[in-house]
Amino acid sequence: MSRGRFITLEGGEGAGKSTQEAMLAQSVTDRGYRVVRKREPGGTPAGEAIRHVVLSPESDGLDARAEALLFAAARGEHVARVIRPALERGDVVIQDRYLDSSVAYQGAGRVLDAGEIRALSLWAAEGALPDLTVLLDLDPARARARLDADDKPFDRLEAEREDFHSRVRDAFWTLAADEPERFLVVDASQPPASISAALQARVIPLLSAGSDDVEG
Ligand code: Z5A
Repeated sequence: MSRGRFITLEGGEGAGKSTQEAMLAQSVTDRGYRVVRKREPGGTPAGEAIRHVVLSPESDGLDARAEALLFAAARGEHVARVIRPALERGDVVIQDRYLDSSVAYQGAGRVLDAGEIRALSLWAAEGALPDLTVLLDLDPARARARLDADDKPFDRLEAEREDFHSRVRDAFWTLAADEPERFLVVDASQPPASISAALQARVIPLLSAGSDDVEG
């Protein structure tokens, strides 16, 4: 698909994805690479509109399959309009959440078929998979304590019960075990600088390696 590199960050709420995305983007930029920073759902006008629908408490009770389709629709639009063109330009795309979030949240969280959810996203994204996915693993109770300290209102998925977030964490573990070559699993209870060092140790060599195509 590309000459660029596609790096995603995954994990439960409050695991530190946004924090690490910013630190990684800075270190990659400092090395002279052109970085495109993205998040899902979102990244296009239609994607941001879908983000509002899926995360807003106004959508309370949204059907699980409708929710899965909306995340996949936002992803399809994002890949087609933003990610694929950036990778074709040779940019480094660093993104907060991607299709593994759908498998974990809509598959395990909402108890839909994980294989179908993955296939739906791959269809929407025409097969685009990251070169590297960083899984920031953190006990949901500890993550919740971080978010409580932030004192920001919870979105519709963050407001789900503890068992929902435990299923999500287990699903991320399963995904990482199934594709060990794509995933880097990091203990997210460490200080931010230690986590960032682990990410850089894996990412920087990947950037200078030969330009293998991203699947898709
Ligand atoms: N979702 C889905 O269901 N299906 C999908 O396909 C996709 C998404 C793509 C998107 O929310 C929601 O959509 C998400 C999954 C669902 N909902 N949930 N749950 P989002 O992207 O807006 O929010 P989030 O992913 O849940 O992220 P977050 O809550 O903003 O957390 P974070 O980005 O992982 O963490 P952070 O903002 O970097 O840090 C949180 C706090 O912890 C903050 O005060 C930091 O200063 C602190 N922090 C960060 N790192 C550390 C360390 N290492 N030690 C101590 N404190 C730290």
